[in-house]
Amino acid sequence: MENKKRILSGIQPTGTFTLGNYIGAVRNWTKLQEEYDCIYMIANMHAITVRQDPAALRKNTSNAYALLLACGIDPEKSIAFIQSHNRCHAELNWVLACSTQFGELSRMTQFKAKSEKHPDDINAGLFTYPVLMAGDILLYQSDLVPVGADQKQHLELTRDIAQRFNQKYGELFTIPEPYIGETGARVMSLQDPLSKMSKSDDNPNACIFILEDKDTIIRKFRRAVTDSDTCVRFAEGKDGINNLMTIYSAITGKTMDEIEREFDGKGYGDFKTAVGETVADHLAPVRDRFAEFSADKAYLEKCWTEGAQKAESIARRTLSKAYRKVGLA
Ligand code: ATP
Ligand code: LTN
Repeated sequence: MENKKRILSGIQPTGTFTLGNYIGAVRNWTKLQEEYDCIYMIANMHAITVRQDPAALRKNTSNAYALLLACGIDPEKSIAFIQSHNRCHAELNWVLACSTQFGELSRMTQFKAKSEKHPDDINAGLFTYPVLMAGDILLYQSDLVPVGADQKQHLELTRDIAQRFNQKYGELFTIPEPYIGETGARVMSLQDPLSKMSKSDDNPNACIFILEDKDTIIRKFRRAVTDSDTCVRFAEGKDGINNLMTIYSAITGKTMDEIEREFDGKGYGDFKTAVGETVADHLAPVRDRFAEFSADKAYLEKCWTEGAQKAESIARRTLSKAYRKVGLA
């Protein structure tokens, strides 16, 4: 009877989640819980590809887990765990690295962007990061991977690695499909609407963090960079307004036409305030639940310990098969 498709996704504990993470990824994860067999992971091993303070990483990991629950991931329905608690990820990583080409990894745009951003620490982990991610997905024989648009290239590489392994050693891995939402798959920076909103942006006004208070959220939206037109409409070249309309649409479910009609005759100021208020009101319950979960360390520990046990029992089976196929066992 249990014939649900399997979903896996992950998020890095590199800081509190942004509105981009929420709209592009985590919010979709909560919706998928009813229909699919879902596994969600805090990708703390990915986080150390960029220099992290150890105590801060530990704290951010625990907070990110609490935030997942606050966003609506239910540990009774889904498996929610922390990547480093399941050693299978590190082990499969090596096997898959030996089926991945240098040239393929060199083409990853995230690697190029992150090495430009951290020119003094272009470490091998940053380069091989997509292999670790492929392992995360393949260990669970995942059918679908809900991510924002920026991860599509990594998903394609995962499929290539899986297909190559299956051809070389015999069928083992399920070939996963990306699951990218229609609205909000790429939420842009509020200060530079041509680049993606990212947790690690140096400009705090560029990002809405989902735990921020209402006044801060509204203030950031009011300061969002837009164009010199005055009319709220979705059009080419109006990247700032297009981004705000996308955010508003993702939260309210309204179409672009409906939004244009709603703000017909009103200026950008009114629109920005409305977007800010709507987003802040939508996120208020997440903030309240986060306060509750993060104050209950015993509950969090219980959830992530059980989550890791369940995750490992699935992953271990795939890893053992991979070792046998390759001749390591
Ligand atoms: P970092 O700044 O540390 O690279 P990030 O904000 O890009 O982090 P990740 O942990 O890499 O976040 O991503 C978690 C999920 O959020 C991924 O599925 C990713 O595609 C999605 N995501 C990240 N930023 C956005 C965005 N601006 N719009 C839509 N989805 C996003
Ligand atoms: N690489 C992703 C986070 C991530 C992930 C995964 C997403 C790690 N492992 C497995 C989907 C499936 C990122 O940086 N956004």
